[in-house]
Amino acid sequence: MSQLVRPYGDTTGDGMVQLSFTLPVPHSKRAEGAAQQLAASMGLDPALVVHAKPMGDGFTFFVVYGRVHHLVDLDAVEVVERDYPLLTPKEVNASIKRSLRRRLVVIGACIGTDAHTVGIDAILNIKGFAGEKGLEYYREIKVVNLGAQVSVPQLVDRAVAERADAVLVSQVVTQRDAHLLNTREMSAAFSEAFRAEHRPLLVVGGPRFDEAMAGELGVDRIFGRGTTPGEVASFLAHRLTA
Ligand code: B12
Repeated sequence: MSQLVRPYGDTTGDGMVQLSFTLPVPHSKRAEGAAQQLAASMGLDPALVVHAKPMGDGFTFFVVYGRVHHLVDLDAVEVVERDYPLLTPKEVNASIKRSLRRRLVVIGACIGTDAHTVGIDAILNIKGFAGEKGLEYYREIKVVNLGAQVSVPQLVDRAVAERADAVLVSQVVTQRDAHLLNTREMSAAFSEAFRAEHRPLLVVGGPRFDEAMAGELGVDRIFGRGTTPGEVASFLAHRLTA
C-alpha cells in the first residue's frame, strides 16, 4: 500500500512550506510583490512573504510561507541506500589485515580551486567528526591528505606513487557546476592513467552532490552532507577487502 505524505506547518497535513531566495532588486513594496508572485508561480497558494531583508545594494532576501497541494508517495521515493555493513574501527582493521596483509592506502584532496578542506578533514583527520575518529585513527589505513587546490595531474601522480587503493576527493563549491566538471575531469584522468582493474577506488563527497550520480560522473561512490568517517571506512573495507 502506498504511503502518501504532505508537509506539516501549523496543523497535520496542511501542506505548509517555507521557501527562501534572493531577488536582484532593492527592497520595496514592488520587490515583495515580485517575491509573492514568484512563489505563487511555483505553486504556493496562498503565498505569504513573511520576511524581507535588504542584502547590500540592489538585492533583497525573502522568506515566503505558503501551502503546496502536492503529495509524496514514500514508496516511490528513490534514494541510494547503504548497501554495506557499518563496521567498527576494530572490524575494519581486522578485515584489511586479513585480506590485504598490508595497510590500505587512501589519498585525499580538494581538487580544482576548491579550498574548503573542513569536510575532507572531518573524514580523514584523527579527530574525526560527529563523535567518530577519522581514517588516520585506523591502524591499517595509511592516509595521505594532500589538502586544498590540488590539480588532477598532481592527484593522479601521487596516486601512482603511493600505489593508492582509494582516492577521496572533496568538492564543496558548486558554482557553475564546478563540482561536476572537476569530478568528471578527475575520473577521466584516472581511467586514462590506469587499466580498469588497477584503477584505485574513486570516492567523491560534498554537501551538494546527488548521490545517485556516481555512474554518470565515473566514480565508485558519492557521499553527501553529514557523512561520518565510519561510513567511509566501512565502505572502503567492503569494496576493497572482499
Ligand atoms: C568554512 C567555509 C569557508 C572557509 C573554508 C575554510 C576551510 N579550510 O575549509 C573559507 C572562509 C576559506 C571559505 C571560502 C570561500 N567560500 Co565558503 N563556506 C564555508 C562554510 C561556512 C562552511 C563549510 C564547512 O566547513 N562545512 C562543514 C563540513 C564538515 O561540512 P561539508 O563540507 O559538507 O563536509 C561533510 C560532507 O559534505 C562530507 N564530505 C565533504 N567532502 C567529502 C569528501 C569525501 C571523500 C567524503 C567521503 C565525504 C565528504 O563529509 C563531511 C562531514 O560530514 C560554507 C557554508 C555552509 N554553512 O556550509 C561556505 C560555502 C561553502 N562557501 C561558499 C563560497 C562561495 C566561498 C567563496 C567562493 C567565497 C568568496 N567569494 O571568496 C570562497 C571560496 C574559496 C575557495 N577557493 O574554495 C559557498 C559555496 C556556494 C556554492 N554554491 O558553491 C558556501 C555554501 C556559502 C554560501 N552559502 O554562499 N569558505
